Order: sequence, then structure tokens, then C-alpha cells
Amino acid sequence: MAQSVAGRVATDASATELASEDLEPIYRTILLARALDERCLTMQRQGRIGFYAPVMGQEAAQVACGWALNPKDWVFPSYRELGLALTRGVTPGELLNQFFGNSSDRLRGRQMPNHYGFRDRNFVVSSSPIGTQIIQAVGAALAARRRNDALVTATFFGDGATSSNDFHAGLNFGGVFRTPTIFFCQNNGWAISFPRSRQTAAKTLADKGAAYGIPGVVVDGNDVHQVFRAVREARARAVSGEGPTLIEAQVYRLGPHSTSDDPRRYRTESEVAEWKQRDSIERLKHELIDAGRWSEAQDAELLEEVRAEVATAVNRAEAVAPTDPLTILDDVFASRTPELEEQRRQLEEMLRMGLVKP
Ligand SMILES: Cc1ncc(C[n+]2csc(CCOP(=O)(O)OP(=O)(O)O)c2C)c(N)n1
Ligand SMILES: [Mg+2]
Repeated sequence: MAQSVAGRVATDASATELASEDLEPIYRTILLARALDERCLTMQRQGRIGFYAPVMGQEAAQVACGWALNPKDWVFPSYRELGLALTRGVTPGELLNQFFGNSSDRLRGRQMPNHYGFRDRNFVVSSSPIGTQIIQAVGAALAARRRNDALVTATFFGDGATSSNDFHAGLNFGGVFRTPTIFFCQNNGWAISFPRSRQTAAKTLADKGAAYGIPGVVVDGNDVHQVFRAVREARARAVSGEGPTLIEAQVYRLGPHSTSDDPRRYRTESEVAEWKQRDSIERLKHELIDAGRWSEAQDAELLEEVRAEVATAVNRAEAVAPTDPLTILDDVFASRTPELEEQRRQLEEMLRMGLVKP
């Protein structure tokens, strides 16, 4: 079984152009994200996991952005950042443990499925309330600078989030205090059923940076080179004290918003078909082939390999025992108080009597 290339960062940590030897592992990570994404969507439909927010169509933007960051940078994601998680070294197995809420899930089944966090990968737990991660990211960036930590914070949000209070408060704060922050907006055209055209009259979302004295950059999110360059330049600005950058990566959500909606009710098949033509996977594959670095045969083999990696990870995670319900009373205090001991005793009793199902 081939190992995941997850956790890779760019070959040259200061370059603003993507090195050609990084293209293949980037492509593999995108394929892995796609394979895992497809599998998770299916598993939710089969009732094996409770909830899922697909990333299909946004993988390249996330992977190229993650590749351009430094492992010590902190990321503040929303709920659709599977591609980013893989570039931070999170394995499919770790993600799946969270989706199943099994006893290996380090969040102990307490978060909604698909709301993962990995402290040792500087990956803060996904925010579901729209925009809250943006103000957390500027605060953490300010704290890092005060401690003389040469790191940046990068926060991930959608087109809809640019209408939230926290977006404006966060950009304003970041602009005034010149925090080392990258605001990475994935404009995927939709905020659930609400189109970008109804979201704002601004010409681009990147234009919104101007009001806060922050440069805004628009990139094609399906072009890993453009994304990488923009993030590297934003990172260089941030660490040199010049302040934040707002990057608008134009992408498209090819799947549903989440496993709770049916996109056929609010958008046309032709719009989806048009964006499928611009998908990063075909694009990157042909770039590699044209450069003489790749072949159709290698491609078929790689696809099989990542699918097998996902299948193995699913089998393993699904076989892990569920989280023990009694652990819900752990971690409240360093040790359990007499009140918590009493509640634990009562919960044990209820479980024994079958009044509560694990
Ligand atoms: C404060 C708040 N308001 C409303 C919602 C409901 N909600 C969940 S996702 C979403 C749309 C977000 O769209 P966007 O920012 O474009 O991100 P995308 O889902 O497209 O990645 C909304 C309105 C929420 N989670 N939080
Ligand atoms: Mg959106």
C-alpha cells in the first residue's frame, strides 16, 4: 500500500513559483481528496456517516494553498477543507475516525461529523457558524507577532461569508493592526442556494479588501500555479510586517452544499457541466503529460492506488469500536468532581437499563 503524500510542503520554502517536482505530489493529493470525497458522500447516503460537506471542485485551490504555507502556520478552516487537511499531514484515516465518531477520533465523537481539528498540525477545528474563524485568525496572528513567532495564520471561508459581520470585523482588525494573516476566500458561486450574483454588487470579492486597506487578489482556483503564487506572495507580505492579503480563489462547488440539500433545485445542469470542463484534475493531468512527466497508464495506476488507500482507511476506521458514551464526562476538569462522578454513575445506570443508546 502506497503511503499518502499528505503533509508535504513545497520543495523550496521561499519560492513564489511552484517547482515542477511538486506537481506530481500535488496532483496525487488532489486525486486522494477527490477519491475520499466521493467515498464520504456515498457513505453518508448509505447511512454509515451522519453528515458530510463535499469539497469536489475546490481541491486544487486548497491543496495549492496548503502547499504554499509553512507547517508552523496556523489554519482556521470552515467545514469544507478536506484538501487543505491532507496537505497539513492529516491522513484519510484520521479524518474518517472523526466522521465515524469512533473511539480513535481525537475529538471523542463530540463534534458534528466533518468538523475536525488537529492541534499538532496547527489545524483549528472547522467553524460552522459562518465567518467566526476569520476573527479567530486575526487574533491568533496578533498574538503570534507579539510573541515574535514568524508565522502566519490563514483562514478559509466562502463567498457567502464575505457578507458576514465577522468578515468585516476581521478584515478591519487585520488591516489596522497589519496582522500576518491570509484571508483565503473560495468563491464557489453559491452560499447553499444563494448565488454569488445576489450576495454582493461588488465586482469581485477581492475588491472588498480595499475598504480595509488590504490588497485583494483574484485567482483561478483550478490553477495550482496561480493559487500557489498568490499565497506565497501573501505569506511574504505577512511575515515582513506588511499586513494581510485577501485572496479570492474562483472555483465551483461541483457537488451539493452538504448531504442535506439537493442542488438540482436551485442551479442548472448546464452551469455544472460548464464548470466540470474547467476541473483541475484533467488540467493538471494534461499539464504533466505535456511536460513528458506522466502517462495515461501511470494515471490509471495512481487512480487505483488512491482509491485502494481510501478503501483501506474506510475499512479500518469503520472497524474501530464506537466512542464509549461515558467519556462524555471526561475532560471537563482535570479530574472528575463529585457531581460529575454522580452524573457518570447515573449515565452508567441508564446505559445498563437501555434508556440511553450508545
Ligand atoms: C452565522 C451563520 N448563518 C447561517 C448559517 C447557515 N449556513 C451554513 S453554510 C451557509 C452558506 C455559506 O456559503 P459560503 O460562505 O459561500 O461557503 P460554502 O458553503 O459555499 O463553502 C449558510 C448560510 C451558518 N452556518 N452560520
Ligand atoms: Mg460558497
